[in-house]
Amino acid sequence: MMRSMDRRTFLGGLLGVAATASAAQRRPPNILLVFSDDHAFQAISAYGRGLNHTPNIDRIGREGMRFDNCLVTNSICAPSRAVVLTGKYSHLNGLLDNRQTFNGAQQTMPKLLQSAGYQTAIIGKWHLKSDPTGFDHWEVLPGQGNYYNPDFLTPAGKHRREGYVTDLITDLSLDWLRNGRDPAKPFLLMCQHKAPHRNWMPAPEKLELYSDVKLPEPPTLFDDYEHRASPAHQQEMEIGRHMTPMADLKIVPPAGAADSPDYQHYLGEYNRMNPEQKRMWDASYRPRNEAFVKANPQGKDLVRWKYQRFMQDYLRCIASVDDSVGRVLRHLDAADLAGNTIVIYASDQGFYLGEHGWFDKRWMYEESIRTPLLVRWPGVAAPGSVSAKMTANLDFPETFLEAAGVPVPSGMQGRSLVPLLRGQTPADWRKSFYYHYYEKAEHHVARHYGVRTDRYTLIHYYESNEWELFDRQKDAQQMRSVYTDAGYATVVAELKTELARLRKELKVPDKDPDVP
Ligand code: SGN
Ligand code: CA
Repeated sequence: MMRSMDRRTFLGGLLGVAATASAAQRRPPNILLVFSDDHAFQAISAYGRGLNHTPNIDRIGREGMRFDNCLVTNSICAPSRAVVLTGKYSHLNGLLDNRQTFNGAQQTMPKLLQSAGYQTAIIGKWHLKSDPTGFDHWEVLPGQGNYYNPDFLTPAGKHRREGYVTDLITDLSLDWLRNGRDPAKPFLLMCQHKAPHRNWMPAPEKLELYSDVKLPEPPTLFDDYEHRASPAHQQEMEIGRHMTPMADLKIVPPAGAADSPDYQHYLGEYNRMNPEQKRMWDASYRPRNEAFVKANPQGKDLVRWKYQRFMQDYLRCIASVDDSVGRVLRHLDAADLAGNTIVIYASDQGFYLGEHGWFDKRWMYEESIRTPLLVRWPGVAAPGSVSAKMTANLDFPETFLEAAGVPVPSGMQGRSLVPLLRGQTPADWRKSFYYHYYEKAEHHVARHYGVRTDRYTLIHYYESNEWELFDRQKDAQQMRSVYTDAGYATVVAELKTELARLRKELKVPDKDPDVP
């Protein structure tokens, strides 16, 4: 039998525990966004195309929710980042393409979290030209950044760090979590990788990964773009025709090309390396390049060889990103932060891994418009859950704000994913999604907008006034536009009505805003 004093202590202890638990529940969650650049969902094992193994990224989905239909509003780097900051489409946040400068004076999600008491930090790829605003701490790559011994920008200026970019961004993020963080405040940390962006330069210790592996080719590697409108014929993003021998494929130097812009690009990256990094790099590529020159593949065999070289390098870069995620997750465990931290893994857009013969992104077609999204939120998102609902990068800010208990300002155009994370689907969840791409520079992809539903993709190339319609239920690879098929006339009419409705609702101007 418990003596009264013991009982009081015991009850007091219990009350204390209860008080601590409810205080913990009331404390807004930390938000850790790991955002990579050009990471195709096809190259994450949780999404299962069988290309590679990403155990650490997969862990986020296994312990949380995997989103299978996360889309981007404008499939290119800087515009996607501006959407994630503002919750607004490009025509309203002002950043339509990679060449413009982000107006950092506007309202952003980090600013709103910061004024609600969050400590905010961004480390790694930024790409918005103006200095970051709304962050208590920032250390970012200038422009696209470099893979080896990259420069970083801080409020104090530019400095160079020795090492491989993915490892450095991870080290800096962990250092901030250990030493920069104010434990009295919840945090927003945006850990943003350069990898696996072009020109796909692997870390020294990953150079031999996949060397003996023949990676599976996509069935559409030799697409001839028949049954598509003219833009698909005019693009410049084919593995066969548009990858560069040196910077992209690391065949150095092919006879007679040593003073080309491609070689200068290659050298610019290579010459950042220290002697040991160069030694490891050369030891890996030289013998493989000699074998290539000897085999001298031609025609389709040459495309196949390029596909293998590209994919090996791309997946090697991802292996480092996956290691990084592992280090960060282990730190959250060790620091007892995992329980109250939302961990999000996503990329700025999708990427072609040889589908349609392509690399890069930009299109409204699936591999480009879809981006990976995995979210772990202990106690909220059921472990191993999957959502097939149409979600978007546009939804990230509202999700973070709702999770933090911060009111969502009017003007944001996405939706909070918190109900989906809780396993509920609001009856009025979006059934159609508006897409708009503007940049017509590198890779020569025509401007287009369109509407995507669970089954159809309707695209308008408005400068040449051409349309495409894909029935993805019958044509998952999007090889045949059925826009002019009589059987789809009603579908076309309905989708055009929906497209007009979305353009009005989202305040899309009839004429594109001027891009300098
Ligand atoms: C670079 C790449 C392009 C890529 C853009 C935009 N060329 O210019 O292939 O499409 O970035 O990418 S490179 O030869 O310089 O690597 S984005 O992800 O930043 O939008
Ligand atoms: Ca990108």
